[in-house]
Amino acid sequence: MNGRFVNWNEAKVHVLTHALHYGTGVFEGIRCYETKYGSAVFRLSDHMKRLFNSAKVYLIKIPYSIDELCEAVKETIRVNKLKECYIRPIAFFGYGDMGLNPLKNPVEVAIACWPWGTYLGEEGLRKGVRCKISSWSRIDTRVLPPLAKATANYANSVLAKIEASSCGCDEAILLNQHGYVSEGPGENIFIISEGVLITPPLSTGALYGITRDSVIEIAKDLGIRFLEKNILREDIFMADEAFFTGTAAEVTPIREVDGRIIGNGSRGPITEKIQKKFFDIVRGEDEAYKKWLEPVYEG
Ligand code: PPE
Repeated sequence: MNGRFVNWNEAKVHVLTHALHYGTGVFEGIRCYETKYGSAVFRLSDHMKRLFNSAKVYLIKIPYSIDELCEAVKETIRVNKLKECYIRPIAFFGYGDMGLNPLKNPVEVAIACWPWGTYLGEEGLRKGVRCKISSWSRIDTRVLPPLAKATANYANSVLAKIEASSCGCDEAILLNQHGYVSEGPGENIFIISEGVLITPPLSTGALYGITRDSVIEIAKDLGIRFLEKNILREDIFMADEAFFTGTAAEVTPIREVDGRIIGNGSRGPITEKIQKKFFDIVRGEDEAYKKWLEPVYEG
């Protein structure tokens, strides 16, 4: 935290922290996996680049380099002696002046890591999750910049998540203000129709997901046709398969949306192929993708 290690229970901020009141923080979610080469962080540098891009949008000047923060992530895993974990770097406007302009406030930077199992449950990974189309629209770029992974955006995600959960569903799917499918509250979304893999463009308000990007590359490799195009909610209802991607969610099949069974009502065959390849890659079982694994314990 701000350049030094602090004990979990002492990782505190002032109650008048700017980001707590006004959502002026940017963050990342990253996973470290145990691989046959030892623990490795999946696409660490790409996540850090995205953090710096998000910070740029909010004029948050991070007082470290990308390389320094990548090294700090690995060191945080090492001091905690973790083999597999989730990693949460965050940069935010701290305690200083109250009022909306944060530019004179100090920028605080912290990295936390902890073991985090499956995001939508083990059964979700195997059989798929049940979703609700949210009554909340995905934030629009004229309201809040969706490409910046800012804490403020997650008020939108939290409302959608609470609504889906209180309706007895596992996850929400958000449409944008034009009615096109955007993404989940913490995941990108894909459908498979007639053998073609389809995901909405980022212009729908979806985050530039690193798992999304990985899955697009995996599909190319597996010879699966891929299209980035606008989809409607009924395209999901009529799809043969659907799934979410995300660092936390990994590759999670979608088996039901608003009471409509998707495809065979379980994990579809193409989803399974992509999911298997993804888990092989993150676990270091696929030589061709070693470039995405950044080792934590060298030597
Ligand atoms: N969209 C949103 C809104 C999102 O939050 C995430 C990640 C993604 C897409 C997928 O991006 P990527 O992880 O780069 O593939 N959501 C993070 C936070 C989840 C949370 O509950 O906290 C994550 O998965 O780490």
